[in-house]
Amino acid sequence: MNRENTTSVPQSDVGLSPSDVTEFEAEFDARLATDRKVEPRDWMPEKYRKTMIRQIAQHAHSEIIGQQPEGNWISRAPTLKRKAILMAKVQDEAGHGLYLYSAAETLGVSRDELMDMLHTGRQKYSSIFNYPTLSWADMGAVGWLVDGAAITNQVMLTRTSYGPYARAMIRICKEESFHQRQGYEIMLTLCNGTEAQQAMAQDSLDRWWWPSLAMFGPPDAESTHTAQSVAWKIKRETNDELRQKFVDMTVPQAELLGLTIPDPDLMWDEEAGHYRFGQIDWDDFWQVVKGDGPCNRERIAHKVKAWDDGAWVREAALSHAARTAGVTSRVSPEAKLAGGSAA
Ligand code: FAQ
Repeated sequence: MNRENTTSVPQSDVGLSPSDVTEFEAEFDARLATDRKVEPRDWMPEKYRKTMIRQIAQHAHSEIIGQQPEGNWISRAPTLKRKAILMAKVQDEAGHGLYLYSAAETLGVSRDELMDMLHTGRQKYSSIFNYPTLSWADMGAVGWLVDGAAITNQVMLTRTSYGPYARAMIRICKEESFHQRQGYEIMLTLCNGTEAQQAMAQDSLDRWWWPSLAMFGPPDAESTHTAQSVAWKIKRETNDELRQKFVDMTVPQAELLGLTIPDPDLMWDEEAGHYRFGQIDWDDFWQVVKGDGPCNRERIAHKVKAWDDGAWVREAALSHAARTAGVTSRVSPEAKLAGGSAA
């Protein structure tokens, strides 16, 4: 059996004999057992490849769509400094989307296919970005809670088994950590402000708390992919474990702000060393995931419009690249060194 993969696309079990698959599978399992990363040119089970494409694409789409709720406030930021910070944050999210699309492409799917799947609803993005940002305090709550939830989930992904995804997450986590702090700092400023500003911060927490908890995905008992993804070391912690970690971390932060978490069942369980919290509205979550949240249609329509409006840029870039490639091939190395142009 030839183990060397000389193509640029990943190996999978498509087209291999059953005995080859068994041997490759044993190697793949050994790789996971010894915590070595799976790299694009390594053999991987077709289901692993599909799961990775699904998760990385969903993650990338979330970063891209996630620019919209905050982009909404760039022109209305209260000071020039806040505006500059918010613009930089939104640009960071675009960058995260691009690293992640590149990571997904190493699995043999093209950027155009990924865009098409997002635009036609065949791939998802995070439920959280289907809620509206109604006040400036929402910029604080999104940074504090949404980036806070994102980073809780993403720190474990720096140890995920697929190499390109794990490496992308290292830089993304550093940036998300800054985002979380800038959000918390907005909340802190409002909470140290007037009564009206404090009320604005509380209202924002009231609206973002539950959707942020739901963002971690369905309870483990109802999660379609968790068991297999944990076995493949894609997920290093489960949805419920991460949600609990987030609650334990965030409740004291809310106390420091003087804000009340909108959950009458929230209580500290001394014996367990964790906060106990109330029921998440899973009907609302599934409604949003299935496309029927407050902003789903608006978010996708805006994204499709931006994609269509940008068609001329993509065409111009491709045409320029083709022309430059032609020019380069006609210029001799000597002429290039002498600063010459094409004949
Ligand atoms: N929204 O079996 P599981 C950010 C779906 S980045 C929508 O538990 P899994 C940065 C799931 O796809 C935020 N759908 O799934 C930022 C599956 O559907 P399927 C994004 C959800 O994959 C901040 C079904 O439910 N982060 O915020 C959601 O094992 C501020 C069953 O669920 C990532 O994507 C949801 N919340 O675990 C940007 C991190 N949850 O395929 C701008 C990477 C679940 O069966 C501003 N992703 N579903 O039809 C992950 O870690 C995982 O994919 C989970 C879900 C944990 C999200």
